[in-house]
Order: sequence, then structure tokens, then C-alpha cells
Amino acid sequence: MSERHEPALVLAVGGGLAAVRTDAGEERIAKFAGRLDRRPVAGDRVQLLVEAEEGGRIDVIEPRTTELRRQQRMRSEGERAMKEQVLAVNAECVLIVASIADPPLRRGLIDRILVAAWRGGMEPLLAITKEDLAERADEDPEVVLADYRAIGVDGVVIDVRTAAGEDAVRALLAGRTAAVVGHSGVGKSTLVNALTAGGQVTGAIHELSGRGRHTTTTATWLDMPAGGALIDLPGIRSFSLAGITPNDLASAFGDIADASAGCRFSDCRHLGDDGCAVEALVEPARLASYRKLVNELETT
Ligand SMILES: Nc1nc2c(ncn2[C@@H]2O[C@H](COP(=O)(O)OP(=O)(O)OP(=O)(O)O)[C@@H](O)[C@H]2O)c(=O)[nH]1
Ligand SMILES: [Mg+2]
Ligand SMILES: [Zn+2]
Repeated sequence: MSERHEPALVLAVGGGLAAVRTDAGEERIAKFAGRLDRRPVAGDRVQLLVEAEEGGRIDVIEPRTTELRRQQRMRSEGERAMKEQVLAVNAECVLIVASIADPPLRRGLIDRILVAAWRGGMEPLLAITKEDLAERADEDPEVVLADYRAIGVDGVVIDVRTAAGEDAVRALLAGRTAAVVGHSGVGKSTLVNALTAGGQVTGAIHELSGRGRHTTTTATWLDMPAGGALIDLPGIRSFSLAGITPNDLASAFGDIADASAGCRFSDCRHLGDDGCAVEALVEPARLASYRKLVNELETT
């Protein structure tokens, strides 16, 4: 069999190898060419050198349309050392998944992912899961949804075990590609499996990700039967904002930006400043999220 290059999509990466699918529909486990200047990520379009019956080598990574990135603190290298991690690429949206309970909903985490999505040029969407556990929760899921809708983030409240929830998320995604992000155990994979009919987990992915019932360890691309795709990501505990400017933050809080028109001083930071109009106009939980993030920006 002669050597040839074929365009392909990266489905999952693990252990220095990638599960890829060629545009001809063939799945292969690929090595990385030594000269690659970055690591392939789920969602990457690549040129695959097909050299044998099986396998292949990723020789070229095509330019990316979007990147979802976060900063990671490197414990081994001291408190201040940060490393950038690319979680998923070429997604059009970021589906933020948060359960209303078990684990409890954390607005701070949602807000940070929002900022990262906007910054990376993706539309953030919100799915609040485990509606069936709402009585145990501190917050009303519909109120959470309304607060985010007020800043232009579309979302749904779902019980992942009902078809109604699946339909609502499908409508939200409208056939697009979304990176699915959130804390561990919120139900990302459960939702992804429902939307991709579960049957998409094929041999190559299985080999690399060991994908099954348990916690997700590798970003994994899965097609939705009616169009679009989901990139199921491992759960994240924290989402550092290092490298994000106050301007990035302002665009993530359009409601605060609007309300600030009434502040006495144009450089008002809305942190209890004299003549601040924001406190009276913005929902307290939103303002608290904003203040927490400003604080964090100033300490990283
Ligand atoms: N009660 C209830 N449980 C759910 C719902 N959705 C998912 N779960 C359960 O929540 C647990 C975690 O679900 P996963 O889908 O593995 O969560 P995940 O977000 O993919 O977790 P990581 O891969 O670790 O990030 C499983 O036991 C699911 O059965 C829901 O709507 N209601
Ligand atoms: Mg998972
Ligand atoms: Zn103000």
C-alpha cells in the first residue's frame, strides 16, 4: 500500500496517540510527527499520513477556527506557575453543564467558563441538569436560567433521563458543534450519550479513552445523528482566569456594562464605589459573581 495524505478529524487524544477519522470515514490510531509545533486536540482537522493497513501519522494540523483554553496552575513548579491548556478546538459553542444539586451549582465556575467561551469566539449555552433533584437545591433552576438569559446566554433546565430534556438541548444546539464543559459528575457524558445515541463510541475511541460509564478522562468527539457534534470533556474542578483582561470580563457581564451608564464616575469598578448605579440595578448574585471575578483578576 503506497503512502498518501488524507484529511482527517481528531476524535480523541491520549497517551501520545490520537484516534482520528479520515474524511473517507475510516478510523485509525495515529502517531504525531516529531515536527508538529503543538499537540493535536479533539476537534482538530489534520493531514494524516496513511502508511499501512492500520495506523497513520499526523503530519499537519490545520489552522483552528476556535480554541477553548484555560490556565492551569502547575503544583510542581510553585504557586505562580501557570500553563495554558487547550481543552477543545473548532467548536462553535460551549455547552456549559451544571447540575442544580449533587454536586451543587457553582455560579463562579459557570461565569469563568462563560468568559473563556466569549474570549475564544464561541457562543456559550447553559444546560442545568438534575431537575429531578431541584427540591434539594439552594437555588431555583429557573431563576438561574433567567439570570443568565439576562446577559444573553441561552439555556435549558433538564432532567437528563427524559426525552423532553434531550429535545430542548438539541434545539439549543441547532446542529452545531459544541464543547461540553462543567464540573465532574454534573451529567455531561449522560447528556452526550443521549444526544449521540450512545452508539457512536467506536473501536478507535474506545482504545484511547477507555470510555464507558465512569468519569471521562479524555476529550472525545461524538457526532449527533441529526447533524452537529459534541466534544465531551473531562470534568473540571477549577477554571483559572489568568490571562483574561478586565475588558474580557466586562463583555461577559453585559448587564453590568449597561447598568454602569448610571455610575457617577466613568472608571467606576462597581465594588462599592461612590455613586455606583450598578448595585441597585443588577441582581445581587450576578454582582457577587462579577466582584469575585474582578478580585481574582487582580490577584493572578
Ligand atoms: N438524578 C439525576 N442524575 C443524573 C442526571 N444526569 C446524570 N445523572 C447521574 O450523574 C452521575 C454523573 O454523570 P456523568 O454523565 O458521568 O457526569 P459527567 O459530567 O460526565 O462527569 P465527568 O466525566 O466526571 O466530568 C451519573 O451517576 C448519572 O447517572 C439527572 O438528570 N438526574
Ligand atoms: Mg463524563
Ligand atoms: Zn458602578
